[in-house]
Amino acid sequence: CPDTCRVPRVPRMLYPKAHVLQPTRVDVLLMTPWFAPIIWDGTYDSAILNAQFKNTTIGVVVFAIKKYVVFLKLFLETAEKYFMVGHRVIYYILTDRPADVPQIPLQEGRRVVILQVRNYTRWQDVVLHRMEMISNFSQQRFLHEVDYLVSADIDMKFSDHVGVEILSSLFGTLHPGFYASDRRRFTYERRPLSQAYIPEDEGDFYYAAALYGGSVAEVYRLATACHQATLIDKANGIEAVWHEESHLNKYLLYHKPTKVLSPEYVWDERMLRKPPYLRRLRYVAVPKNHAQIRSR
Ligand code: 2GW
Ligand code: MN
Repeated sequence: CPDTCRVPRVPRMLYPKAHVLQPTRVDVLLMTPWFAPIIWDGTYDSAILNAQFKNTTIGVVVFAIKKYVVFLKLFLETAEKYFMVGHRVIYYILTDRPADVPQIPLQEGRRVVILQVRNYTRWQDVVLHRMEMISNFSQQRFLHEVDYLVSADIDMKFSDHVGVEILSSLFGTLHPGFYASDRRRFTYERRPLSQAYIPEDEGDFYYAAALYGGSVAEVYRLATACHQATLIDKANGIEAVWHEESHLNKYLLYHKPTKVLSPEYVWDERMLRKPPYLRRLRYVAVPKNHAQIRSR
């Protein structure tokens, strides 16, 4: 865990030097006010980062419950092409239908682990209980098996490089629908009765639950806290407006992420027009027939 434990040693490398008076990007914010880098194309050198993160194992947690198993094939195929290429990866597939997990040829050092989980009748419970399952499996296995965890929606595909530049103790992604919005427009939970409540005069960003992660220890803390919050909400007869995304946003407001990913890392080409400062679309929504895929 290069950025959490100690400064990694790198070998002799040849690369263009950075110019202090010639910033590589002047069109977007590169740093949060608490000095966490915001990751955009043109801001990092993969050769240096790959050397720093040599011998890192990355765990990917995806849920494929009920009909969502149909998304596994494209997700895995595109991840093999673009996600953490050259690094050790374990895909943790949490599913109620292990027999429906497709066999995809994997590059060396990469494997699939299928974890059977229960399904819930209500889809809201399917998405909410992801936090409980991530918390439980973190203690059971992730802590002993990988250095970093990346939690990802499954109804997405990789369409460009996503590498170790995203890794940090705790990272979140700017939601593609809200990165330019005023905080009052963020779809945070606004009812004070909910544990996910964020008042109108607070908030840094609106983070997407479709991609977040960090060291296993930090993701474990996040998932446990979000799960506890949903239990309290349930006891109070309230469910946060955007489910675990609301709780994630509350958590990241008071536990500032150490890296923030630009909307390059979560995009929806059907919903949004690509602005010129978005040079790459790395992880994009797969169009889905909501009525068909979400029915039982
Ligand atoms: C979800 C909603 C309605 C019906 C079914 C499901 C469902 C979700 C399911 O039947 N099976 C399943 O495995 N899932 C998992 O939950 C799957 O991994 C999926 O990617 C994830 C989130 O559901 P999704 O992708 O349909 O929701 P989105 O694309 O609207 O995503 C945002 O909002 C969600 C909460 O409402 C989550 O916060 C999600 O992380 C957000 O990106
Ligand atoms: Mn999704």
